[in-house]
Amino acid sequence: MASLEEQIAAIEDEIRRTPYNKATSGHIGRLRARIAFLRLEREKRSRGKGGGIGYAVRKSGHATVALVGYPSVGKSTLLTRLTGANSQAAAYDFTTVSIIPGMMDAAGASVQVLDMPGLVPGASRGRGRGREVLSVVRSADLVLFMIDKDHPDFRGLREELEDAGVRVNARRPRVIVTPAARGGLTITSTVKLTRLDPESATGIAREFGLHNGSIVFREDATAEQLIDVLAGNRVYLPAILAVNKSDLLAPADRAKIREQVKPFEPIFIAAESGQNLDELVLALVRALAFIRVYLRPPGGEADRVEPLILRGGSRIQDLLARLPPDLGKNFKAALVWGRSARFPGQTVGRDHALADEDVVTVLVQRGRAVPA
Ligand SMILES: Nc1nc2c(ncn2[C@@H]2O[C@H](COP(=O)(O)OP(=O)(O)OP(=O)(O)O)[C@@H](O)[C@H]2O)c(=O)[nH]1
Ligand SMILES: [Mg+2]
Repeated sequence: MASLEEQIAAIEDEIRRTPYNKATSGHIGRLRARIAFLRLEREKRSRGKGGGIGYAVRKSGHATVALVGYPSVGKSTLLTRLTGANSQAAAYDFTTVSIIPGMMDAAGASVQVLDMPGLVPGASRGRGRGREVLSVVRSADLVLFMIDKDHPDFRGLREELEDAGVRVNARRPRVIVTPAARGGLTITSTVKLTRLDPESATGIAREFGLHNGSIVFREDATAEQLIDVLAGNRVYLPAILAVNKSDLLAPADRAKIREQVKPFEPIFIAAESGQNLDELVLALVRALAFIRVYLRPPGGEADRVEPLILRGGSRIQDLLARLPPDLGKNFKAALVWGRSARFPGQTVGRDHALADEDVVTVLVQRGRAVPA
């Protein structure tokens, strides 16, 4: 029996050899699904073997940013500049061999930046330290891509992340999969499907062993998006792109890079001299979309001085995760004032999404109300 790696390579080869048209799209969709399924298997097996020693990084601060780029583009130079952490920089590849964390203040939020070994093509298949690096990226809150004039292959860099199940600047597809024990597979949609027909969707589901249950499309999803939902292990992260060593770039180089990296809007920096780092930090803060939430004890006044800083899109449950654990355990409801509330003092549950400058009172069981 061929190894998982060989099976994946063989199917990739078949996809390359098959011309894409209406008649073959269903078949190609199934092949892609099979690859996604085999990759899941590969991941399960490599987890069983342990490994990843030296790559466990404790997250710290309000958000974690992963620095992703090819060797020698200047990642360590940037980390040292932004955070003062000492990560060795040198004019040869693979200077950095483990993950080096640093902390910086960004508009009042504390942000952890992770410097990592450079990625190489094939990283997601385990080349270099690729797989370990990519597993750390998966746990970050934002990807900071870095390229330079000598390493402009941004598409290749993005593909390594794609293959590791990281989706950048995309949101989770609105496709709901509910397995059942029997009854066959029903496919319904609330919108017109123009990119994927029901037969192809059924074929893809089969590759994941889904024969009974329902798939509901709430958006006009592609085969790739359905595969992502079925695989279930995708992470969706915001990302920005910095082009380093811009001290070496002529205006024509900049224009060419801008064209190559679309739809990303690159930020040109020079990590060594510190040029344009303010703009980079602003972009980071914007992409992380921090919100401030003020806690208010029941019947008291809100603490307007020290907001809790959370990521945009955070829910009550994310707020609870930042408070003493017994509050989460004894949580009964929360009262919310501000932009996320339909009316002042609305009673909400754990799923309620918060907005910037909301005021929140947490109510716990047995009449105990906190924070005091
Ligand atoms: N001209 C110029 N050189 C830079 C700049 N930033 C970094 N460098 C140089 O680029 C080389 C590589 O820098 P590093 O920070 O070690 O790069 P890295 O991405 O961490 O490399 P690896 O750890 O090997 O993946 C060093 O010689 C730096 O001095 C810059 O803004 N301009
Ligand atoms: Mg380095």
